Amino acid sequence: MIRGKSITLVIPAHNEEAGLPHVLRQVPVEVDQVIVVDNCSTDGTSRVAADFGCRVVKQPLKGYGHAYQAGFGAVESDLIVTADADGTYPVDRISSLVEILLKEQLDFISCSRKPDDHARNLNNIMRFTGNFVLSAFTMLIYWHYIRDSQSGMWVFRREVLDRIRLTSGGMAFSEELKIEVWSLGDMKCREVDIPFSYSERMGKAKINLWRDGFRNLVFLFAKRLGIPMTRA
Ligand SMILES: Nc1nc2c(ncn2[C@@H]2O[C@H](COP(=O)(O)OP(=O)(O)OP(=O)(O)O)[C@@H](O)[C@H]2O)c(=O)[nH]1
Ligand SMILES: [Mg+2]
Repeated sequence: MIRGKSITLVIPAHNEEAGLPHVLRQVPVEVDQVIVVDNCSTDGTSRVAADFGCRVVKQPLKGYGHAYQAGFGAVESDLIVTADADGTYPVDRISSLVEILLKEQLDFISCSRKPDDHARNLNNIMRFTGNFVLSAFTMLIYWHYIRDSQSGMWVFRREVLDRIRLTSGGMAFSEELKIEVWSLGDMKCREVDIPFSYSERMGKAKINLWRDGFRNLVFLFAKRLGIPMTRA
């Protein structure tokens, strides 16, 4: 709870028993509830989450978007914060991010990832390039400035969800959420830089860079044209 506002952290997790303990140990005391959405894990993800006192929501459908749709549906608090289960997002910064939201009377913060390591391997170069291309297309198609359209750390007021319609079941959920919030027209949004470490992901990556990158790009156009693409 910060300034009378209750806070829920929602974490999508598919086979993340390796990363979850690291993430959950860093959650600040101000966070009232942690919801771990376990979609189709075959490892100890649910057990680890329960051991840490998290609420476990089971999602029988695979996909990043499906995980968030189930998790958001279970939230009862005033504010929602999100992060991956792999240790890449600075969960220990949640309190200061919430302070920014409340102090500046914002509705929605999307965190923009600033790499705090300098691993110049091919995988990271592809990620940067992919993120850059997708953010550029997002700006062109939706005419809204954004540095990191693919970021998965957001801080926002729960009531925002009552006014938007989220359809993506996959990785495109991240860009769809931002686009939906902008499209309301009366939301106070901001991007806040966060330190981020691409090279320190714990556990196995679930994303497929080429497949998901391409789907996310197609999703941007399809959404603009009003074509439903729930699998992306
Ligand atoms: N890709 C993917 N992620 C899922 C799914 N279900 C839950 N997740 C979780 O969503 C989060 C994002 O997936 P990641 O594999 O970390 O994707 P990413 O952050 O774009 O890629 P990395 O840089 O490798 O971490 C993780 O916490 C996953 O466990 C799913 O079906 N697919
Ligand atoms: Mg990740």
